[in-house]
Amino acid sequence: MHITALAGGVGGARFVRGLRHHLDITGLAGSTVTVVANTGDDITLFGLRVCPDVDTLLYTLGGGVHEGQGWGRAEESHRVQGELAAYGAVPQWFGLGDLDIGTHVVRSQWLGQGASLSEVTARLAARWGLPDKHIRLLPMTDVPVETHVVVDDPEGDGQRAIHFQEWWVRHQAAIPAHRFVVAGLDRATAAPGVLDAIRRADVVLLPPSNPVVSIGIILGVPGVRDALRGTAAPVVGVSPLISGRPVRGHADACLAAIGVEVTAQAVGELYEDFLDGWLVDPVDASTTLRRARVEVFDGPLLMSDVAATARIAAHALDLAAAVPA
Ligand code: FO1
Repeated sequence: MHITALAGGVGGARFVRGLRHHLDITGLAGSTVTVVANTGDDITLFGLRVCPDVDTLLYTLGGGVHEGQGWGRAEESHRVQGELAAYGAVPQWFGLGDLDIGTHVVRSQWLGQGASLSEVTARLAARWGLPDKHIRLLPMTDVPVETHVVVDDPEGDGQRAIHFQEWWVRHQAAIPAHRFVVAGLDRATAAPGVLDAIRRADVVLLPPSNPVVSIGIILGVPGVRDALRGTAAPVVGVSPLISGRPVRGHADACLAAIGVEVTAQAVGELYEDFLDGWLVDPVDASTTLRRARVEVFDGPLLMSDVAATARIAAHALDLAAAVPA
């Protein structure tokens, strides 16, 4: 079976890890999983290209992620960051671990030598053993794009755009976002293999990633939404909200910024032009109309560990199988 998943950072990575576990323990080990990763979070720091969602997927699926944080490396140290601070290098609000910097250095070197982001990502994925796990990791586009957030200008009475990471990390999404602007997205083309991975999949899954700044950005890549509408594959999503709240991260602040209600129903409606199934937590069953083919998960929709996530992924696949062809 060929499964394609659109994924952002922590939630998407954890879901794909559970999906892969489910496939491996149920005789579907030969199934392939193609992950289309959000690159709108990418940022250049200290001359290095950092791709947070791609790296979160690499580390989580490759077994090197800092499990408590959900991003960055396990057994990390921050000696380089300390030196940067000693030199007064800015910014200091984005935590860069020594091992993580290794990824950014080699990615920046290969990009500088003319390799595409897809090619670089494939090399990084090979080191993390993803091909042996039948996982293909594709950036959504090879064109550099960066999500920015329009906020009130503290120094004046106007507005200004700050990089998504500054809003997300430095401000913890606590200053109101007026809107999101993705620099470069209008010039972006889907990376090689992305549209085919959607069109030719047996199943397309939307993990419980941030619907605005992760999934929403991938949907903004020209051609992606049309491919989702046109694919013969059932498209099934998993709600990122439980009882009106994100399990982690700031999806509530993001939804508020675009004027969308912070409910499982409202998020499902964001996808309803291509969605065939929508898996929600039991607490949201009563408030989720049957517009998108809604299924209530038979337990908490909480990815508390790999086994729990595998059960959620299994249910999403069952929902996909039940979608009339
Ligand atoms: N998130 C934080 O809250 N604080 C950080 O200092 C931080 C550093 C960081 C470094 C590398 C990386 O790949 C991710 C990092 N993240 C950090 C998470 C990141 O901001 C988010 O995972 C995504 O960009 C949003 O999904």
